This record gives sequence, C-alpha cells and structure tokens, in this order.
Amino acid sequence: KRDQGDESPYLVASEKDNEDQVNGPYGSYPEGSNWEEIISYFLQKKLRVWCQISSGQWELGTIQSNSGAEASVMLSNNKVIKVSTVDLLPTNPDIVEGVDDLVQLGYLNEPSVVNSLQQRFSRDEIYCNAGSVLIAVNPLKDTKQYGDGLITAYRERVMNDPHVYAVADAAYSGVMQDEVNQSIIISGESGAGKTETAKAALQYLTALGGGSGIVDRIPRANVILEAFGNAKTSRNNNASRFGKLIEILFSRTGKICGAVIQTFLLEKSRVVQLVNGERSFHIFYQLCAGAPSTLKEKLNIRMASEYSYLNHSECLVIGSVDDAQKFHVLVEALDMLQFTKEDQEHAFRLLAAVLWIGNITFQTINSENHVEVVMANEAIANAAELMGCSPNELKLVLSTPTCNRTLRQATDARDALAKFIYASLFDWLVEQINKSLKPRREHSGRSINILDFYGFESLKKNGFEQFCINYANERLQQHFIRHLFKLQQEDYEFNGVDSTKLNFKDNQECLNLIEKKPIGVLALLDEELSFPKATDLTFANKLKQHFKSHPRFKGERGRAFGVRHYAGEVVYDTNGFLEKNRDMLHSDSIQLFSSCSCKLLQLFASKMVNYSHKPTVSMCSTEVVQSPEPGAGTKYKVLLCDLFRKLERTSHHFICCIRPNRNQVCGVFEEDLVLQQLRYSGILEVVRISRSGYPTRMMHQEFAERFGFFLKETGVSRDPLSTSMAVLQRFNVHPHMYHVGYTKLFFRAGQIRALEERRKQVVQGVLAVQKYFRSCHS
Ligand code: AD9
Ligand code: MG
Repeated sequence: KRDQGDESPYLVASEKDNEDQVNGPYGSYPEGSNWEEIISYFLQKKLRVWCQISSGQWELGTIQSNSGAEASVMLSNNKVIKVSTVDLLPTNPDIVEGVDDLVQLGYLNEPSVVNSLQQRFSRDEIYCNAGSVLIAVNPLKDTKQYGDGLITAYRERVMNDPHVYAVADAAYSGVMQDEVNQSIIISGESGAGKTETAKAALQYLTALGGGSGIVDRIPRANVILEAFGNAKTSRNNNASRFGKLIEILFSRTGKICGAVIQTFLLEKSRVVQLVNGERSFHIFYQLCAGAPSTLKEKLNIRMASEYSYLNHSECLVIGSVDDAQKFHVLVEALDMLQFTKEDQEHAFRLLAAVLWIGNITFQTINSENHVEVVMANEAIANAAELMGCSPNELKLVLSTPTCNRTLRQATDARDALAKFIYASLFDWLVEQINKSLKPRREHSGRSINILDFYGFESLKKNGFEQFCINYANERLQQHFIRHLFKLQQEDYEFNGVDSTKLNFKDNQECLNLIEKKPIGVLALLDEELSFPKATDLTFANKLKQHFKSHPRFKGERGRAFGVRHYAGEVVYDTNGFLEKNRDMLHSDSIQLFSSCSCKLLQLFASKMVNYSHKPTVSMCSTEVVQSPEPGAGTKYKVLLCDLFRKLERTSHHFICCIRPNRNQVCGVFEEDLVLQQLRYSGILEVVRISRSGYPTRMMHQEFAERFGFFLKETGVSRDPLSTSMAVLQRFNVHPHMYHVGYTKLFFRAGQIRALEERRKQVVQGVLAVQKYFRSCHS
C-alpha cells in the first residue's frame, strides 16, 4: 500500500510528518521513525490498527499476533482475520479521533480522518476544521446548532468549536477590523448542504450587523430565490438550480446597509422538461396549492396535476413539504421586499401563462407530419389571455403558416416561449430584490460575499445544464486549489522556504479542455453556431476528433462524450447542446411579447431587443444567420471569470460541505462516499500541508503593523523585519514554528491564531478604557 503514494498520498505520512509524530500518543518512537517502524511498534505492542479488508474498506482491529509479513487481527465483531502488514495503518486513541481540527490527528491517514468525522457526526458535531478550511457534514436533520444563543456565544468567544458561525465571525472581524473585504466560499456536491450553510452564515452576519430594516429583508430575498430557483432533484429535495453570490454591504459602524445578489445561469430547461421523480421549480406547486381562490379564479390556476409541464415526471409533492404554506411564506417575503400587490399578480399571471403554454398541443395536418396548434383545447385561449394577446396571435407564433413545422419543431418553439418567460421573470425578480436591498446612502465599500452555487452533479443522463454546472464547480475547485496550494507554493519558492512539496491534484487541465480558445469545448460549440448544417452529432464528432488524446476527455458512442472532472467522470449527451447554446428566440416571438398587454412581457421583449440588435434565427429558416454573438456557454464563462476575479480581491474563507450518504437520510454515514469527497476536494492535502508546512503567511510590514504595538517601546524606530523579530521574541515563539522569508513571515498551524487572541484581548482592553473615558467626559 505504501506504493499507492500517487493515488492516495495520505495513506502514507511523509518522513517529515512522522518526525512530528515521534512523541505520539502511544509513547516515544525513535527519532526519524517511519511507517515501518511505527507499524512494527504497533505489532509488537499489540495495539489497535486500521486494516484494509478485501473490499477496500478500512476496519478497526487489534493485533493478536504477527509473523512479520502477516498479522492476525481481531475486528470489532470478534472475528479474527489474517492481514498482510502492508495493509495496516496506525490508529489514534479515541480521545484524539473526533478532534476539532484534523490537523491535530497524531497519525494522519485516510481511515483516521474519516473515522474522526464519523465520530463527530454521530455526536451531531457536524463541523470540523481542516486547517484553515471548515468541513460541514450535512446532518440531514435539525441538530439544534443554530440560533441567537449560539450566535452570542460565538460573538463573545464563549464558544470556539468549529462552526459556520466562527467562519462568519472571522469574516466580520476581517472586514471591520482589518478593513479587507471578505468572501465565504462554499463548495460541495449536490445535496452536501451549501445552501443551508450559506443561510447560517447570513443569519450570523445579519444578527451582528442588524439594526436597519434592510437586514430582515436579506433572508426573505433567499425565500423568493429558493421558491423560483430551487427544485426537487434526485439528489436533493431543495436543489439550487442557479448559482448565487450575495454581497452584504456594511456601514463604517459595522451595520448592514444593503446587499447585492448576483445569480448565474438558471437551469431554465427544467420548466419544460423533467426527469421522472424530479419536480419543476417549487413556485409552480406553491402557486397551485396555496393561491387564494380569488386569485386562482382570476388567473385560471388549476391543480398541479392538470399541467403537463408538472405532471409528466410523476412527482407532484415532496414528502414533508407543505407547498400551500410555503406560498404564504413567499407572499410575505414578496411584501417585505416591497413588491407591490400589482407586481406580485403580474408575476403569478406569467407563471400561470407558462403552465398553460405547456398544455398547448398540436395536431398533424398532412402526411409529412406537419402540425398546427389545437385550438379547441382551452390551453391556448387561457395562455393568450394571461399573456394579454389573442389566441390567434399566439397560434401564429407557434405555427407560422408559411413554414410548416414538424411536431418536434412546434413543441420546441412552444417550450422556448415558456423558458424565455420564466427565465426573464427570474431575472426581473432578482433585479427588483436588488432595488429593495440597495443601500439608501453611499456605503463604505466594506462587504462580505457569500458564494453558493449548484453542486457538482453526475446523473443518469447529463445534458448542457449539467455540463455548465460541473464547469462552474471546476472553476470553484481551481479557485480553492489556487488559494490553498498554488499561491502558497509560489510563496514558498520565492521566499526560499524549505518545505514539503505540496502534492495536490490540479484541475487546470480539465478547465483548459472546457474553456481554452480556440480549441476548447465551449469554443467548438460556438463554432457550430455559424455552420448551417451543424447538429449535436456533428458537434460530438468534432469534440472526439479534437480531444481524442486529451487526458480529461473520453469519447463515447454516438452523440455522447465524457469528461474526467476533478470530482469524477461524467458522460454528457450532446442532445440539445447546440440549441441551448444558441439560446435565441424567434424575432416573431419577441414581436408578440412587445405587443402583449402584460407589462412584464413588454419589458422582457424590450430587453431582448436592447441586448441584441442582431437578427435572430428562425427555427423554420434553413438559412442560419452568421452569429457573431457568443453562445450561452461562452457568456457563462465570461460571467464566471468576472466572478472569480472579483473574489480575488477579497480575503477567503472556505467551507467544504460533505454529503454523508447517497439517499438523503439522516444518521447514515457512508465512509466510502465521504472519503471520495475528501479526496477529490483536496481537503486531505490541506490537512497534510497544514501540519507539515506553514499554512499562514504575512508580509513583514503587515505583521509589524499588526503586532508591533505589543513592544511598548517609545522612541525606538525599527524596520518592519526587526519589529517582527522583536514581537516573535517577546512572545517566545519557537523558531521551529515560523520561517522568515524575504518578503513574508511563514507560520506553522495555530501560531497566528494564538497571537491574534492576545492581540484581541489587548485591543478590547483598550477599547473598554476609551469607552470608559468617553462616558466620563459626557
Ligand atoms: V445543491 O448543490 O443546491 O443541489 P446543497 O445546496 O449543497 O445542494 P442544501 O443546502 O440544499 O444542499 O442541503 C440539502 C438538504 O440537507 C437541506 O434541504 C436540508 O434538509 C439538509 N441540510 C443541509 N445542511 C443542513 C444543516 N446544517 N442542518 C440540517 C441540513 N439540515
Ligand atoms: Mg444549494
């Protein structure tokens, strides 16, 4: 197993790590002891070990006897098995496993890390530090770990266990005391708990920065966004179907004065097409279940089961969720965010219109399978009325007489209308929310970002949407790698730090495959926009031709292709890629919307015209317009690049959410699934370098400015380096615990935290004295 280094370096602690472990919990080992020596010690003393059983799983056992190459081990079920000694790893004592910070594990190996998290999980301690990263294992139940009492405890430092509140507190302190804008970046696969974690961080910040009416509105904005942007998927009953960045704005006094919400690529295809067992966006079911009868009558709203867009996946309810009650909560949120009743009705009207559009059917009119809209059905009349046009006008858009359509083309045109209306409505809601959260006065420029995207997905069938979602997660992972490994490595090299080589898996290669110009998946997809005869199949073939030897690409049969993502391999079906990337609406549809009496539709149409002066592509046209405009995929890429560039200017706090089991049930911890996430996310490497390296760095100048006042010297003028050295001496920081580089000081784990605590005590003392004197004066 020692040779598996490349695949899982954590099974083997490096020589250097072992040096740190010589005074391990089981007594002293000889200096420089390595894995062989440690295991031989365990064998000799008949201690508890991890042994890898045939299935690849690790189990705890106690050594009974050994014959050098093989050992007899008694497992917890009292069964004795024979294991090759290379399949053994040292354990930590119980009191060590289940630690607050994985960095404290005496023996760092995969089973110990997983076991540590599992022990904590069984005690409902879902948070754990991994060096500077917070791990959050989704408990899938209420663990009573949130609320005002705990917020106060974290604020007053009565509590310092790992928690999202502690992260939010560090961000708040960073922005207020250091005046550096902060970002809380939450990652994890679908269902891992990102959105809930983001809400808890927000809850903490709004409690601290409360005081104005705007503060109560921010969580309500989340209610609206979740109703319109989340849905039940096979992985998560409340899966985010869009990416979200909330920027919370603070005044100089630390009060929240506003917020800005930016959203990314809503999965609008969900409006028209569902996988069996999944649902469309929550709002549709909420509206059907919860709208008051007068509204239902006015907008012709029926039960969800009567709408084709909702009933075709045979999943209308989510176990414990009361959609009707959620509708009331939504309306309260809309009220609070200052949506007028009139605007609310406009929004509901459009939702009802979308549902009726989905019920419009077509009938074949000639032997060539050409079709026309069925007018006898109430759907077209209802949809047209809600949109504010005549059924005939709507019919015309769906079946232009000069151009006979096949059933597929006609339903695509119908669905394009529905998707356009829904996505525009979503954007409009975000715009209105932002108006309501806008600071009243010029704000100080201080802010904390919270990033919560849709998590990595690998479904039975993966389309353009999954491709975009997983691409965003690749970007997020690159950001994580850059901040935790790459920048650190560069710094080490530049400053002459002799440290362990960082051993991380860089996903840059996969990003290149997707976004490199001129030959990357997105660029090739855009190229197809200008080929009249291009199809999803020709696109797939092009990919296979260009990337046949790319290590991250896998050619599949027919229209499919595979990508080896950082989080696993995903096979994509290119069906629909071209159309979704083109993402255009008929010019006649836009004209129809501008002539509708519904003011929101008019607004959406005007935006389309404003954004794009280019001619639009008609699906009936055989002649495809040269499209100089980039496709949806490339526009998304630009947005993501801007997003991460913006985050670059802030100080980072990473939270890594972990999905504990495959079936969304509470209390079940599947070790293999957790280990897989720990491996691909890079968390294990973060722990390793936090132990053996110098995870904290500070410029000499910055350190001197921050801690120099401890020196209590007057009249001594020093340069930053000698001030820093004097501070370190004054606090007796052991020379092994830091390294002095050319431009920076490097600290081992925990050192800065201790200095910061001292600093905080002093600063608080000074503030208390100032307050006292101020009160005396007044
Ligand atoms: V996705 O990528 O949007 O599909 P998320 O956002 O990572 O996913 P989410 O936060 O929605 O996952 O969590 C899924 C479910 O787990 C929630 O609906 C809750 O029921 C449950 N959950 C998540 N975090 C917590 C928690 N800290 N405490 C209790 C939780 N339950
Ligand atoms: Mg989410």
